[in-house]
Amino acid sequence: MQLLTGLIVITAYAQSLSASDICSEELARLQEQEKLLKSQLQKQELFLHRLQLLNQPGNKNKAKPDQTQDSQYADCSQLFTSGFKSSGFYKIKTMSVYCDMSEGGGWTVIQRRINGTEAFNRSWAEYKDGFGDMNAELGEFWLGNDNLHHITAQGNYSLRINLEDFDGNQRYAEYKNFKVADEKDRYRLTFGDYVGTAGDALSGGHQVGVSDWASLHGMKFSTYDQDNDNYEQNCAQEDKGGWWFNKCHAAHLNGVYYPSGHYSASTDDGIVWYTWRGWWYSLKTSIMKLRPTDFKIDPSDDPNAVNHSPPS
Ligand SMILES: [Ca+2]
Repeated sequence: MQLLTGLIVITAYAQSLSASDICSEELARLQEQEKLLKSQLQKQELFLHRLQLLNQPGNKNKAKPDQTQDSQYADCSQLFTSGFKSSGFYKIKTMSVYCDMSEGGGWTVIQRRINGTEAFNRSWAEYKDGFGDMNAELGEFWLGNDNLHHITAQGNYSLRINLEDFDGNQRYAEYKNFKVADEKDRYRLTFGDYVGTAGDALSGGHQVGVSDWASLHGMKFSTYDQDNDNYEQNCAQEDKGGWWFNKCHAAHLNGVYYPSGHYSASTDDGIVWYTWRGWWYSLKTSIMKLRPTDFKIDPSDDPNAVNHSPPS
């Protein structure tokens, strides 16, 4: 409140002075002060909003964003740069998101599978809006295809996929220029170059002849109730989850959660990343998250940076 009052007083004072009354130096100083107060006010409002959300009972099982208050932050990377360094639930633009501030910080999490508590064989409408529990530390969720479109339409984003098997091994895959089109274009997926340790299952480029039917590049989203794939049947129905299927896939992270890895089924319907564990192994953990491709990692936040502190 004090900040807000200060901001109003300074703004009113600056407006009341004509150019002749005030030297440009004083004006610049006031404008600078106004900018600072505005930014402090925004931070306090956001902090307050987070506290309110945390204190709200019955806030679980709701990945659907709270639209009552907008934030000026475009994504979690802007929050991170503005000083919010703890992972958790934040407000960006018109949606609420889980921000992962590890691995260099600034990641907007779009999917989390860790224990099988949420069903991912959901309808078109549910994938459109998002579902699951984004608030809890161990919650599983899908951020929502409309939200994916809104975030990725803002610029160039990298997608990072963190995977873990039931033996505790971890791999990752990162793709530049990850974009999701709007609903009119059936949330069509596009992505760029791959780097990582899990293999490039998204493009199916790992094997000659596979990418024709396994590449998810340019594929539309499908659900059991809306078939937009290239297969004569419905991949989403067979593989029991909404995804960007081709005919059908070499990567499907919204599949059935099998509690022990190896599985047998009539189709490859597990949480599959073919280039790492094949079609008949369903992964324990899948986390998908976005960050602007040109995000600059602060050396002090870089987990790979050399520790220069003197030995004790
Ligand atoms: Ca089909």
